[in-house]
Amino acid sequence: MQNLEKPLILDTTLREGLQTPRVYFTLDERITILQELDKAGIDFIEIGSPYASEGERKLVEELGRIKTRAVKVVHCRALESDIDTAPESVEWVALYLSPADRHLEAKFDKIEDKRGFVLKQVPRAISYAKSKGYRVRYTAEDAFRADPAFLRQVVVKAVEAGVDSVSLPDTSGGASPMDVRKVYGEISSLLKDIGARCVIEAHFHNDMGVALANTLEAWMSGAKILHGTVNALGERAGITDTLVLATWMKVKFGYDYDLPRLVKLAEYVSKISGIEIPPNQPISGSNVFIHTAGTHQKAAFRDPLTYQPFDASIIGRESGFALGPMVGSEGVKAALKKRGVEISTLGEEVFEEIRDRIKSAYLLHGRGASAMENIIIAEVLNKTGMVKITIPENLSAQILVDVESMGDKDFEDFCRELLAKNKGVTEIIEIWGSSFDYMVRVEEVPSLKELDNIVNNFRRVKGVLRTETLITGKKIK
Ligand code: HCA
Ligand code: CU
Repeated sequence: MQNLEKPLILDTTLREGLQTPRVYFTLDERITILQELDKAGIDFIEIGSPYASEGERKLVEELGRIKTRAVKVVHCRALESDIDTAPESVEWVALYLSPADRHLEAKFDKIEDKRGFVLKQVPRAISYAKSKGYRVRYTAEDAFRADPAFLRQVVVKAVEAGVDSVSLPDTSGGASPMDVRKVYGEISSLLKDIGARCVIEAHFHNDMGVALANTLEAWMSGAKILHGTVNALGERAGITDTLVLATWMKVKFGYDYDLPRLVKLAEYVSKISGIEIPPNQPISGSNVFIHTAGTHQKAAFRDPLTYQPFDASIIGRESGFALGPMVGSEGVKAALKKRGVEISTLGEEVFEEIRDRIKSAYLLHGRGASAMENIIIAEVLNKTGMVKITIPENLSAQILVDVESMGDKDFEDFCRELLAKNKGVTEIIEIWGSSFDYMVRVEEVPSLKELDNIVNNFRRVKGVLRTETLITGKKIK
């Protein structure tokens, strides 16, 4: 596996990525993406579909003018008129025409001999683009669902017309790594047999969740140029994530890309595309180097690699520890250190108390306890007398209550009694359209203990199924 030759990574955020529902990039944003990919060491960059409209053509032309080390590609249908929209400044044009009968049936109802048309049009378009001085990719759209014999025939025609590369995309996203090995293996041997100099490109959609695995398998089965997009953008479930692919290359095969730059680009594209990076997204997700369970924390505190495939610094990040319901003392120590607390002067029992109180807070308050972690830390540390942290003097909160049946007399009687006592609980309101039924407003209680008591009282009432507590902040006036 180690002997595989370095692949060339092609990023198509500016073409495939623009086919993500509701995503659009302005010229300035496109320039930033282009330049950052270039600086990160990405080898090929697809800069758009100039045939899509006159406006797009102009944008693509502007991008084409920008000097990059990376090779620029534009995407077109295999039509002479599309090729005419490609700017002179780009080196490559990619021409797509599907050899799959299903596509031909759905797209070309006026043409009788559809396969005959493909066999003629593909070499014609390639020759035309070559005559204009471009290097040319032929994209056999939905290659995996084409009749394999016909796919081979079309590829031979493309080679005869002088094509420089053939892309065998899994356009509809249903291929498995086994399918990839077969199709890429077959076309690789075919190209060898006919002495073709053209390379193979790999483009995989993620509808079934194996785009990256398919891309790696394609590389191992002879592909040279591997496609990805920033944040895996693209039609439907998107395609292989460029950052994840580049990380594989660096971590597993020693091929260099500027990964910290690609991480920053992922954040930038997330902002301008409006598509957030899920916290568990491989490599760029915010949870990816955070250790949570007590046993994990204990080991990862000494050696993060116990629970990570590689050191976070490779991508410019740091390992971290979550507090939360599964926290261990080591996680508490790490959290304190991060907050600038000198932990060597504190006894083990301090960390244990913080750990136990945080765990109980989650049991009692649900997810909302995350906002109480700092208060708990402060309360416990202040007690030691060694550290003094200011805590808000009064706490306000909302308790969401889920009851068996809304309007239940026992529950409402309990509420009235509580309100009459006038101790912290200021309002109880029915809420609709949520999985909770009531919102209890608690104002200015002096400590978390007091809040715990109020919540516990609610939990003991017959018919109360669950509660969740949210600490609230300032009122906007
Ligand atoms: C499409 C085209 C494509 C092309 C891939 C390529 C695909 O949007 O239909 O040129 O390699 O997935 O087939 O993105
Ligand atoms: Cu695609």
